[in-house]
Amino acid sequence: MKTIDKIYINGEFVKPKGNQVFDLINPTTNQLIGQVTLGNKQDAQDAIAAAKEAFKTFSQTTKAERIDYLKRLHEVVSRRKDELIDVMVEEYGGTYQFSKMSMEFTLSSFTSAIATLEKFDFTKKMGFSEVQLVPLGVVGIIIPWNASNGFIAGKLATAVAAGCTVVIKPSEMSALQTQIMTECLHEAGLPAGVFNIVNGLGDVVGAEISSHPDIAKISFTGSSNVGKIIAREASATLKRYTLELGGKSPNILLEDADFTKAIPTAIAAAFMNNGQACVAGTRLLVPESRLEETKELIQAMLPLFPVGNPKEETTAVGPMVSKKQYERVQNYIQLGIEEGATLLAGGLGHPEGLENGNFVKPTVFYNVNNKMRIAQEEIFGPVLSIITYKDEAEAVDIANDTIYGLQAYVSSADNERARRVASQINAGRVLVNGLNHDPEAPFGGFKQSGIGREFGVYGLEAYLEPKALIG
Ligand code: TXE
Repeated sequence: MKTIDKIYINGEFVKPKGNQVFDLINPTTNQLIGQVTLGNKQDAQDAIAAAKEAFKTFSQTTKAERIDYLKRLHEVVSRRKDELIDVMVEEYGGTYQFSKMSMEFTLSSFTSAIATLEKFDFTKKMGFSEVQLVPLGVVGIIIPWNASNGFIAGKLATAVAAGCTVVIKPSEMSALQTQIMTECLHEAGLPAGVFNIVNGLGDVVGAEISSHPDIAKISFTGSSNVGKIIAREASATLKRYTLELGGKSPNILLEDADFTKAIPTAIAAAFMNNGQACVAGTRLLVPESRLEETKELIQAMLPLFPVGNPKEETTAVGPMVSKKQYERVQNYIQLGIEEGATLLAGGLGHPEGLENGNFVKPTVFYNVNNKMRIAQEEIFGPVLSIITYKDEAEAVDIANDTIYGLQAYVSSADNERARRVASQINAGRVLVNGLNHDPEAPFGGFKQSGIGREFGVYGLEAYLEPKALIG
């Protein structure tokens, strides 16, 4: 049983002024594993004041100094990566396989920020002016539980690269990961006040950060609903914001694709992070003529993606983060049945022998129409919908017929053809023939998947303000 009773403000672990205690529950067993004391509005204000003060000097640091800090951050987080992986498994049921891969993404946030910074020019000549790109100020970082240490690393690395200071409000459900990350960041020796971390509830600490006049920008990852609330709050003082929100990613298999490769990739894309990923490929678009083959291949390959204890190295699908999330996914499976979709695999209830945790049966529906709610709404669980199309043009129309536009996937035997189709899809990232990752490529959504981009040059520019010196 772990007790977290400190938050981190101005370079020190301090007792929060808030006193509400939140229980941390292991989703594999539903047993209590820890308790975290939550901060309140005053704690958020103290953290913002510390970050505001630290900005005066941190904004003046050189690029070389900030590269040095990023190297140190990379080093200290690398040293504790095994501990972080264990905590991801315990705290939110991330599978060992996924947590290990996700940790590599976490570390690549620091190395890619260094690579971007090394190439980046903070002054440009335009006309007869000198345009300086200067750090925005104090950034409020509000993040969810589903890849919490990765979100802390990605957003903090960019802020440090830009010369901004931050106040981080993580999800209360990921307090154990947050604690280790905070210890790492403390050890890295960033100047006091450059980063501050306040555990707390969204409508208390989160709301204070998104409405506080001394916050220059919000960087948020989470649900589209909360993203819209934050945008409204932020607009009162014209804060900048980057919002990385939900998704309903299409995965188009063109009729010339090698389905023996594309189907396992499609299952992995749908069930990654137990289906709790904004980029999960939840709509599988296949030609009508290849539906039967698709069904057969999915049934044959599903056993390669076993559901079970996330600690086991072979487990591909772990539990839902909470009982609430389990219920939410069950409701969507019930809805799919009521809407007239047909179950190919999975269905309601717990998988056999896994009744104690928040485990969902990995579920695949066919006979899905893209207008159904299961094809339109983000379920955030291991539920895949197969949708058929007549020709390439219809596949593109279906892919784009969504309020979201975060990520998409396209497979074809002909890479050029896949890229041509990819160019017609309204999404911030399209993965062509595989689950490729590039930490320097921009990440973010079209439409209601968000505003702005993270990572690489676009990510860095979102923490900077252009300022022209004329004459
Ligand atoms: O996300 P929230 P939650 C979706 C997913 C999931 C649902 C709820 O469908 O089932 O959202 O998950 C803080 N002002 N996604 O509750 O509510 C909150 O405390 C300021 C998709 O985790 O969006 C947390 O720190 N902040 C998504 C963060 O916002 C507020 C990832 C995210 O919480 C706030 C996660 C407020 N009024 C969930 N209310 C993705 N696409 O990756 C809450 N927060």
